[in-house]
Amino acid sequence: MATYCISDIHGEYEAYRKLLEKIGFSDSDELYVLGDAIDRGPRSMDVLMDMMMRPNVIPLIGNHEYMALQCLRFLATEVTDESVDAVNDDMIRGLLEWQTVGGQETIESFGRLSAEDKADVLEYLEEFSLYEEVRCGGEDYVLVHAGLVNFAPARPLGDYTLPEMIFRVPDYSKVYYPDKYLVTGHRPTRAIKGNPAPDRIYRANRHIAIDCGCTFGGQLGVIRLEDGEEFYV
Ligand SMILES: [Mn+2]
Repeated sequence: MATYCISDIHGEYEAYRKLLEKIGFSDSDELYVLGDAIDRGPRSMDVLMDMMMRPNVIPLIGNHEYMALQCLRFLATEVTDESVDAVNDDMIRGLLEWQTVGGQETIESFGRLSAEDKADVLEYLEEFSLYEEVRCGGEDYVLVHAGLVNFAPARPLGDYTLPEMIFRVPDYSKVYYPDKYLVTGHRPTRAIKGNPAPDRIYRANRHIAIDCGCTFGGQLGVIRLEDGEEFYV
């Protein structure tokens, strides 16, 4: 059995499936998906439906799932006088904002699902964890989509709020936990200052940054925690 981490799939269903094939992903393995499985790319719902079918895929929430949840809940509601009255400026603003960061395809493919699948997808999105802690090969890992805002070494992970974990990247020049690795996505590694290997997994100062920018013409990368081996499509 092996433990893998991937992030920011962004609707790139084909790359995701190819990568699973490449690592020979099996029922005895585990795959942590560190958020932003959806938006920007062409097949967000296919990615989600595939993840949903696999009990050994453990999803974490990213800012894109967070935005999707706000809007899809509303879009799945039947149009009635009451639901129309419930539309407020915040909802409209959220929807427009989401569309500017790649939500449109997700909205369209969600719209094509049956009512039952819509309900399943919403229920699934609501289950995503905010963070995970994994012990693997004698090492400890903290997994979270973006960073840890207002970080304090002694602050329990359960104490961080959702916005503190999904919107802002960590300071990669700083060690957060001397005895743990912080695994994050959200910021394509090509955008990390001083990174000598853009679009590959970045490791420094007990950070492992795994968003290899597949939606921006980079790669989709996955890391196996047992031995640190990296795989790319
Ligand atoms: Mn993100």
